[in-house]
Amino acid sequence: MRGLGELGGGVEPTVGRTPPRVLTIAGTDSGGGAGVAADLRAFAACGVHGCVAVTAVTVQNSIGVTGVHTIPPETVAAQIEAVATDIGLDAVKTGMLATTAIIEAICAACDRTGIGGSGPTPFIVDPVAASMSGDSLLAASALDAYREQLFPRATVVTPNLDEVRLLVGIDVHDRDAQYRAAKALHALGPRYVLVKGGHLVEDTDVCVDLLFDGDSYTELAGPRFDTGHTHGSGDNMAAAIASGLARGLAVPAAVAQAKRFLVETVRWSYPLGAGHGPVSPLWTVRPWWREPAGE
Ligand code: PXL
Repeated sequence: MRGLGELGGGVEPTVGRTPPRVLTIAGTDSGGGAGVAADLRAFAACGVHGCVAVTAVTVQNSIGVTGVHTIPPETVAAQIEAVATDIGLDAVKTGMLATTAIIEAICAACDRTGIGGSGPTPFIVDPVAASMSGDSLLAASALDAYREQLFPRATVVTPNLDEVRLLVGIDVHDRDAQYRAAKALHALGPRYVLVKGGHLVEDTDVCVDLLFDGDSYTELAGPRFDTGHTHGSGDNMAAAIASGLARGLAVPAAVAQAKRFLVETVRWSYPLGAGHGPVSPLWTVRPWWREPAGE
């Protein structure tokens, strides 16, 4: 994390100084709710510069996904290397990765550029498998690539409960199973596991995410909002964790800060179209357009 020592976790952005740099490796959502659009909004709200390696273009609105066009694996790898070798990266996160071939290309590019594994750059893997509307964003055959290639390289993995079921076959309906899932996922090799509790509907008033480092468990509790507009919530969470790590925070502090961020993005979620609206970090924006121009 070159040159970031003095930034710590909380220094304001400074004119003329390069902010922390974070790369998202993810797909696009034409509805602007999830994927790359969500990541870049979250990065801006979290005070970091966002770079992008696109893996797939989805044809999508608030109702669902009607088309997916994947990017050639070598082009995904080339985007990562172009950014890492010039701009430099303080953290990297993944979103929709679509296929095994793309995952393999990403792992090779990460190994060449010091991202994840034994490299210096923190690597947050959000194992995106499906959209909120239930449309698949990952080939079923690519689950092995997550388990065997991405997870061992990851600093933090951030599955929701549907992804937990796909990855380790545990159906989480209570806290006890959430703990067992964290342990099973940690055995696949990541440094930290965050089992997100948003889909644990048995928790009627709270939403508890569980962080596990292989040794100790930390429960992060927040309110549960009665809203269907949570499109892009996982993307925002992982992007905020990556931003905190890029600012120099340790993983537990970055996750705790990201949870606070996410609670507000869900509080500020909004309807859009006829289906699921997005969570939103727009509450962080200062309304500069109301201020007098020309000064
Ligand atoms: O929120 C997960 C996600 C990530 N990336 C893309 C998506 C979605 C959910 O719909 O469309 C491109």
